[in-house]
Amino acid sequence: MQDTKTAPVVSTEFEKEVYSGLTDFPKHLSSKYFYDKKGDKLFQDIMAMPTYYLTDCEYEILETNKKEITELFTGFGSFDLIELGAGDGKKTKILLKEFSDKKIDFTYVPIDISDNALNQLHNSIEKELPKINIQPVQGTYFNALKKINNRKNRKIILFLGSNIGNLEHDQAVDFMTNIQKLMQPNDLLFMGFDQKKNPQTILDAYNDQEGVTAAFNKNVLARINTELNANFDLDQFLHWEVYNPETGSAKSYLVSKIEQTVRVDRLDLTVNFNQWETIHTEISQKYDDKIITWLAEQSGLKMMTEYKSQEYGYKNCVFK
Ligand code: AVJ
Repeated sequence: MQDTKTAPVVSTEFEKEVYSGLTDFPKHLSSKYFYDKKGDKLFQDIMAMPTYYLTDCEYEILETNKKEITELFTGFGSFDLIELGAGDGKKTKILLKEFSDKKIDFTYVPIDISDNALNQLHNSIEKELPKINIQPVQGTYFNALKKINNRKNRKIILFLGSNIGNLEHDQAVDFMTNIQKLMQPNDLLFMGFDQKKNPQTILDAYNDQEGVTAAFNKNVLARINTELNANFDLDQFLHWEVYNPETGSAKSYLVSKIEQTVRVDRLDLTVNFNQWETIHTEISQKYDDKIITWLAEQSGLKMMTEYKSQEYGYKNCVFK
């Protein structure tokens, strides 16, 4: 008799990645799946916490240097301001407001994986800065890059918040190389890099006492539960952060507190966890000048200028 058991229909990117991540050893899940409606809100809460210094640093840099940045961006007339991973656009609004006040001719093209975040951003810009021409695009960085490719205007590409830190160095080089290939001679890339610093400061930023970061990390499991019909017990996993001051990589894990079995119905998958087995969920890379120079060199980008925060180590670099 024929085996009538049908193979699970593994179709979406999310399903494929969850399947491969949970059947791999050691297990892993991608941090890009933190960001659904609940995850967006949790990340906003993280950005509002004093321990998460990155947001304050970049805010300060943009506020302090907005005049000079405006001059740098507007030297060649009208442009598209393309923001990769725009989120709630809170920091970008400093620049948007400045451009709007100065009646600068540009189109804001925020790109984000989260539809929800983009809609909120769109609404808030229409309300707060109604004169701005905005064209949001939903998608992953990879799809976003393809979409940028269609645009003929001069491009200023923003990649803020040290979002680059979610990529391993080789992925970061690939990504920056792809951006470089899309850039015309007058285009600019404006990027935020969180720098190496006192390891304790970094651990505190990713390990808040209120447990917001823990909830953010566990949100990937919550999403798998609702979207893929699974039964992860979030209380049976521990949020764990490690920082290696030598390599500069901060890594987040979910650690299984007990031996347990989890069922992911949508994938027809049973996942076994040994006690203290890990799921690696996120890398938040910290940089030193040597690594930034190396990344730029590898990607064929030339550093034009940089802006540093006063207190904590954080900088924005401008490449062409
Ligand atoms: C949005 C990727 C820059 O890695 O610092 C915050 C996300 N993760 N707390 C980061 C995050 C845990 C954040 N990025």
